[in-house]
Order: sequence, then C-alpha cells, then structure tokens
Amino acid sequence: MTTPRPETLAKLTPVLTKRWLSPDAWRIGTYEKLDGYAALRKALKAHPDDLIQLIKDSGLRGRGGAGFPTGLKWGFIPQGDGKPHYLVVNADEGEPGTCKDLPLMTHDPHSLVEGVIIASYAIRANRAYIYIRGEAVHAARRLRNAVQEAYAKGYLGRNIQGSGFDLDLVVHSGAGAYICGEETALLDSLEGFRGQPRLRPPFPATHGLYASPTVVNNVGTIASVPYIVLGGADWWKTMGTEKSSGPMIYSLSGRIANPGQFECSMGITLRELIELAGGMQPGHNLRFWTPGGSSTPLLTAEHLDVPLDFEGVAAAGSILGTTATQIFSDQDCPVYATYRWLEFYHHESCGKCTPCREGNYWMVRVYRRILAGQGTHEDLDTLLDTCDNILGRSFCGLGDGATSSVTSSLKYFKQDYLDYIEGRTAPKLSDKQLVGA
Ligand code: L3W
Ligand code: SF4
Repeated sequence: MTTPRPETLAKLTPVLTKRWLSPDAWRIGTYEKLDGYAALRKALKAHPDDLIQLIKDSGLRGRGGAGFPTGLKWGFIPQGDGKPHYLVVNADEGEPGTCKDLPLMTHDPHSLVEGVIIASYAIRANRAYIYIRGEAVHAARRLRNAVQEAYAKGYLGRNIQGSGFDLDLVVHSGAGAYICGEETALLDSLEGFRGQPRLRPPFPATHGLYASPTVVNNVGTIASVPYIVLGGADWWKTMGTEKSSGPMIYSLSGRIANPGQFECSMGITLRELIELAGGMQPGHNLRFWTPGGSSTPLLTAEHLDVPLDFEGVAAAGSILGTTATQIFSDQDCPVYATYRWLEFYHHESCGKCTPCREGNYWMVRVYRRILAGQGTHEDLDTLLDTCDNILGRSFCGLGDGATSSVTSSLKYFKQDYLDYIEGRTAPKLSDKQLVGA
C-alpha cells in the first residue's frame, strides 16, 4: 500500500462523513454534541421559501445518479394547492458498486433525519417517508432508533421545537427489488402495489405519492441540507466545481489497496482517489472502471485524469451516476464483468416493457455463448443492435443503464470479445452454463 502525498490528502473534504468515526455517532446525544439539530433550529426561524432559495443558491444537485438541481425540484411543489405534500427519501441503494447511503444511515442516521425535517418544512410537507432497501436491516434499525430519539426530543411530531410545524416520519423497508430505486416504482411500492415505474410526466413533483405533490430525493441529497443551512450556500460552493458544487462521497471498490468511502470536493480525479486509497493492489494495473455504478459506461486507464463531476464525466462519454467507482485490473475480463452485470439487469428487470425485458434476456444468452467459446462475429452486431433497441426505447432508466457496459466494453475492448470468439482465450463458461435462469 502506498501512502498518499499531503497535497492529495488535502483533497479530502469530510462534511457528510465527518461524524462517522465518532464513538456512538448514531446516538442523538453524540449528534447534538457535534452541532446536530442546530441547523433545524436555524431553519425553523426562516421562511420556507428562503430555504428553497438557499438550496437553489448552493447549487446542490441530486446525489442519486441523475444530478437534478435540488432547489429547482423543491420549487416545483405547488403551494396553496390544498393537497397534502410528501417528502420521500430514496434509500433503496441497490446499484452494483454503490455504497454511500448505507454507511451514512448506519453511522450518522440523525443527519438524514434532520435533513428530512428541514426539507419537509421547506416544501410544507407534514408527512415524510424513508424508503430503505429491504436487505439493509442494520441501517434500518439504526434509522428507526434515530426517528424514535428525534420524537422523544421534540424534533418530530407536533409543534416541532415550538415552531407550529408538525411532521411525522416513517421508515419503510422495501422487499429487495432494484427497480424500487426508480422513483415512481418506489412510490407504487410505498402505496402497497407491485413496484413498477409509472409514466413520466407527470413527475412526482405534481403527481407523486397518493397523486399528491411529492419530492423524492436521495439520502445524500437530504443529508447535505443541514450542512448548507449551517454553513451557507457560499461555503458549500467553495467545494466542487462551478456546476457541480459541494463535496461528494466516492465509493472505491475492486482492485484497490484500501477500498471504502472517500468524501472529496467534486471534480477530483480517479488518479487522486486511487492515491487516497493507497494505490492499486500489488500486481494489478488499472484497466477499466465505472465512474458511477454499473449503469454508467466504462472508462479506462486513459481516463484517470477526468474530473469526477457531472460535466467532466459526461465529456468523457460516461455518467457520474452514484460515484461508485468499481476498479478492475489487467487481471480482470471486461467481457465477463459485463456478463455479470447483465445477469443482474436481466434478473432485476421488472418486465413492464419489451425492450428491457426481452433485450436483457437475449443479451445474457449471447454473452454465455461467447464466454463458452461458441460465439460468432455476428453476435457482436446482435449485441449492438439489441442495445440500440433498448437505449431510449425503454420505459425507465434500468433498461438504458443495462446497455452501458455492453456498448462501452465493445468500444474499448472489442479484441477481448474476438479473443473468445476466435479461440485465443479459454472459455470461462462450460456448455452446461449456456442455458439457465
Ligand atoms: C419535475 C420536470 N421534476 C426531471 C425530476 C425527476 C427525478 C429527477 C431526475 O434516474 C438515474 C438513472 C439511473 N419536472 C422534471 C422533474 N425531474 N424532470 O428530476 O430525473 P431523471 O429522469 O433525470 O433521473 P432518475 O429517474 O432520478 C436516476 C442512474 O441515475 N443511476 C442510478 C443508480 C442507482 C441508484 C441507487 O441504487 N441508489 O441511485 C446511475 O447512474 O440509471 O438514469 O426526481 O422526477 N420537468
Ligand atoms: Fe421495467 Fe426494464 Fe421497462 Fe424499466 S426498462 S419499466 S425495469 S422492463
């Protein structure tokens, strides 16, 4: 493991992660000692519209993958419409490689609870939900405990801190379907239906939970809010870049010496992140990586200096996504990695639309054929043609995301495919694995 240089270490900007290593960080006593709920007291003295303006001024963008401006989204909630408003936190973190929300909720659940209260006050919601991934039992337990503690201290419930504002917060565990991380499928699931995406528009901002105006935001987005309220928009913008402001939690996994979460100013590069993580594992050289989870097109060793912000990654032909950088080396096979991701998408496809349901099913079979040494040159055209019929023709982002590693691995690593097809690489799958689920 190599030691990061002081100038690279200085790129760490612990904001959302700053309490994670404090003893008993998840308890309300610790949280309050470390500035916890100070932002809420400040926010409750402000006009809700001023809070929305503050978030707009900060430039905060959604941390769930799409990077939509948070203040703009809050501003879409119609006021004076006589309907109930809802805040729903998308805590269904399920994207392969993504691991920033679960540690946040486990180590510092009160930062999310405090953000929920401030955001609900800003959009005039009296009921909020945190929809957490079903498998995340420990994080859900911590969250439920934090919610109870917040009720007991008068941060939730009736007339919060004497402000006249009421809020109830419910933690709801999903049942382990990746599609329920898509915001409208999540709302269907929360309403008690099978989680499948709804047609958009109308967007949840006007027709969300129970057909009422609803803000759906990711955990990291909402947990950022107390810091912006306390520190101000200008302080938030001292981190990050002009269009991608603030700090971001980057998750590093794979062939890295010290995997984990590294919170840095947006715009840091993978070269710097790898240095922070102690370098590559001995004997491994970087070959390909995902900038933001398996739904984002692969990048390669040529892209080590791409700024990891929304614009920088887009200019390199990929998507910042969930900043889950999965790192693969010269000992890893891009064809096999893509196959494994496709098996995931095939399994998690909700089946509502034909391009995704059928396309992923067939692409998995083509990959099995190639990896079993029975592929043909035409298979590569079939894969690209199938992706062409999925991308932009699917009902939701899951279908689009499934194509990312297929098209990008074919763009950068076509020779690896040809080596299987032309017999230079030994088959990775046996004949028996050609068929299956
Ligand atoms: C009102 C309009 N609201 C857009 C809202 C919309 C949503 C947000 C962004 O997918 C991506 C996906 C994954 N009026 C609006 C409006 N909105 N126009 O803005 O919307 P959109 O459609 O750009 O994206 P999305 O549906 O939120 C998110 C990708 O992120 N991704 C995700 C990975 C998985 C996780 C996880 O496991 N936690 O996040 C990774 O790349 O593929 O493309 O709220 O309502 N005119
Ligand atoms: Fe369901 Fe896939 Fe269609 Fe999304 S793209 S609606 S997950 S079948």
